[in-house]
Amino acid sequence: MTARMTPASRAASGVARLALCVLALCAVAATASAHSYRIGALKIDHPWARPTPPGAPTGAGYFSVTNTGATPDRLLAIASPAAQAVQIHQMSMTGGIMRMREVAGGLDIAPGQTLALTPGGYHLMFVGLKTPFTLGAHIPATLTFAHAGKVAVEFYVQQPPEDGTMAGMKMK
Ligand SMILES: [Cu+2]
Repeated sequence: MTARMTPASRAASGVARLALCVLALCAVAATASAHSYRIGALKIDHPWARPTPPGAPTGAGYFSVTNTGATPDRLLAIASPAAQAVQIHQMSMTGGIMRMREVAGGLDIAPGQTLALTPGGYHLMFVGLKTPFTLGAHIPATLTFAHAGKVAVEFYVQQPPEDGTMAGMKMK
């Protein structure tokens, strides 16, 4: 069988190449700006948020948290002086339409597991922004966990990567 490249597949491989390049750039950028926090057995990696246009009512935030302990924990709540409320959201596809809804009761982090909040999956929604999230800003927030307790973090405002994954997922 002869492998023939249709224009569509050629375009797709072009996109794949581009994504790889972007990913490589990201890895460098992420290394330069990575930040993490520890509270008890939890390690929180690179909280970041998307820039928002002026007047936008909401903004999205992401991070990952790894449970290095032997006890299950749970992300219960997030608060930030930059927003009236911060909700945990879940994205899902229903009938070809992307929807998001608030997750009730928080998110579990089993021992040895990493919970990743990423574009297209679980994410934070900052609701009622008091100021726009401008590129390069650091947005303070407090994460509350059932066992580890509260930890103060900063969400770095940055452009999302082209491939939809992020820092935090793969970063150590
Ligand atoms: Cu959302």
